[in-house]
Amino acid sequence: MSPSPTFPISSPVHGSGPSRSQFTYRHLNLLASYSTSSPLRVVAHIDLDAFYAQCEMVRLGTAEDQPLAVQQWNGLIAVNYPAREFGIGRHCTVADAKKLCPQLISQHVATWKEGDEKWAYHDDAASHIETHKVSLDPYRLESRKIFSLIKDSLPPNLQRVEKASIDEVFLDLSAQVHSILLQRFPDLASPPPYDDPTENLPAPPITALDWKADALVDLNDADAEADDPDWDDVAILIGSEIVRDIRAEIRRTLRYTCSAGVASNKMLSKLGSGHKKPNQQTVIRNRAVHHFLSDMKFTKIRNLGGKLGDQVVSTFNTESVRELLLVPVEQMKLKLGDDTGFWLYNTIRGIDSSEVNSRTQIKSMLSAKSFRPSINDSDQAIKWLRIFTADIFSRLVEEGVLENRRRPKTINLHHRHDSQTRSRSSTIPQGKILDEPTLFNLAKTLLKQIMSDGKVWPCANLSLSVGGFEDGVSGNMGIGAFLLRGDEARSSNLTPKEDSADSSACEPPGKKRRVDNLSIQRFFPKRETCLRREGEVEERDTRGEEQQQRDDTRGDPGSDSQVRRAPITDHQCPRCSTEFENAEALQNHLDWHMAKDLQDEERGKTTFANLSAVPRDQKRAPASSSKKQSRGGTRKLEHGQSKLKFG
Ligand code: DCP
Ligand code: MG
Repeated sequence: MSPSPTFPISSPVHGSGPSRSQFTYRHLNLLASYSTSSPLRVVAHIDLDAFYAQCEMVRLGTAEDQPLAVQQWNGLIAVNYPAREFGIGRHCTVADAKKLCPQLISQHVATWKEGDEKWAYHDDAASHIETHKVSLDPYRLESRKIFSLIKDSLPPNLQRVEKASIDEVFLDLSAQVHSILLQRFPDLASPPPYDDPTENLPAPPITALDWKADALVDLNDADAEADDPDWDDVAILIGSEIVRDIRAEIRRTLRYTCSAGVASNKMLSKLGSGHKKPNQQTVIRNRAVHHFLSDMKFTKIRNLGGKLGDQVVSTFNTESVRELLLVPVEQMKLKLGDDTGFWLYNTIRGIDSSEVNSRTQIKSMLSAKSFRPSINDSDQAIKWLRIFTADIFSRLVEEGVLENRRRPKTINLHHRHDSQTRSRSSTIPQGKILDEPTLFNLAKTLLKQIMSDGKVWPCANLSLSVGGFEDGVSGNMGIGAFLLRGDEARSSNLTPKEDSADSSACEPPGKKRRVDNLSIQRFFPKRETCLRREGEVEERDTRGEEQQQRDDTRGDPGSDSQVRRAPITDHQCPRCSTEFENAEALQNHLDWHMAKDLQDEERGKTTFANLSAVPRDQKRAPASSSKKQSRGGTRKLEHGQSKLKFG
């Protein structure tokens, strides 16, 4: 059922009699089945605070109030909250940050060093951008631990958890909340009067709810606060208790703080988690949605921060939700196309019926490097291919490739020379356990094929990816069974949604189809128009990479080869050429560029584009991890790191 284009039902409603809820038995039943059309739905979004910075704080054992930032080359990619109090943000260079806070610990991310066998924390990484490649493995490992803990905290048969990026998850708590509601209020389990599910529920036997330390979004109307709670308030309170317990467990067991939003859908819960940070949770009750959104700039809403948001601002000449609420749906459809107009109309009313998708299996893996200066021969390229294959293979091992639980079917190499991108793909031979030398040899073969196409040096970017993951077999099943399972897995990948009825009704239209030429897709520029800014670092927005790992690879490239200027995907960032597998990932990334530009403009700081001009000898504080490694000697393996063999 499509949601009606109004605000979600606000509780309580009068008129059904003083002892009846505005909600019906049907609404309650829908809650048990995760239906996106239940007005009692409860969705939470949990986002780690200053995630990479917290990973480093935990790893290094620093004091909680010690300002710390995570450095990538000469820029910062994560800043903890004590450091933010000094005005330090991602827009700062390391040198600027140190001026603001001399006691700042600026920890460089781990890197793979050209020719090395494993990633490590290198003291001198910042001055070796040409020979090092960033490794996000330390953060991926912590992310996995947190994700597992969240899943373990929830009842196995009543959980729906979607990993949205390296440090955020959505939880659809509806079924669990339903079960708790029935335990706490056994009357709700009685059949409806006259066996009619459209009968209203009895009103909750409570007149006030204890929100503990939650940040409650204010209501517009003081009277509304005085109204008794209805079941949607009770449901969201139960959801909030669940989230509070999860956050406490993450803190107790793994020492990380996170923030959360609890609301009736994904869009609102995500706005909630960012509303008050760090270490807080915000509840947006249905009755508060109108007030919460009306005061907001719509450009803060997911998918409206980038070009689409700009387009809406210039079309309707406002940034305010309050003013946009006055625009009729027909006018929005006329100006933006049917899909986008309808989506926008619903979104600013807090309506979002997108599902929490618990599919968490990785669909592709990418390892890439932009070269500055460019590399000039195959020996150099092969050294990088060795790192890429080691990087990818270590992730494959975690996916269970050695036990044949999951394995990729295709390998792709992209190569950029001037503005020309060449790519080659091949099928990974099946039938035997995939090992690293096989992967490395395949990558070298692809490079040879690309080199035979003509002038390929100097090369500015190489990226290796594997995709088309299939479930393998274990035990004594034969290869035939394995292939059959693979086909099944592939066909099931084509229809990942568990419930197609209304699952994507409120997703941005670009994610669904491309029939509408005024759809959200047109805001995403094609590769031909792409210009890379000098000195920008492709690896910087790591959320894109994480996203890319989770998403499906497109099509089955088989063993085709292409020399082209056309886009590798339709979702390449026009600013830094990072590629994304879907519109949403790209949009998030564009939002980040825009936010950074605004910050840069406002503060007149050095932009990342100018970072290459920052002298190499700009020193950062000695990394606190230095005691963990000896230069040139055998390095101790970092926690969670395994030594890799090379072919
Ligand atoms: N990240 C990055 N580049 C960006 C944005 C993020 O490398 N442009 C990385 C570093 C972050 C992590 O992703 O620690 C998570 O991103 P968030 O946007 O959630 O930011 P933080 O977790 O650092 O801070 P917050 O407390 O605001 O969530
Ligand atoms: Mg975060």
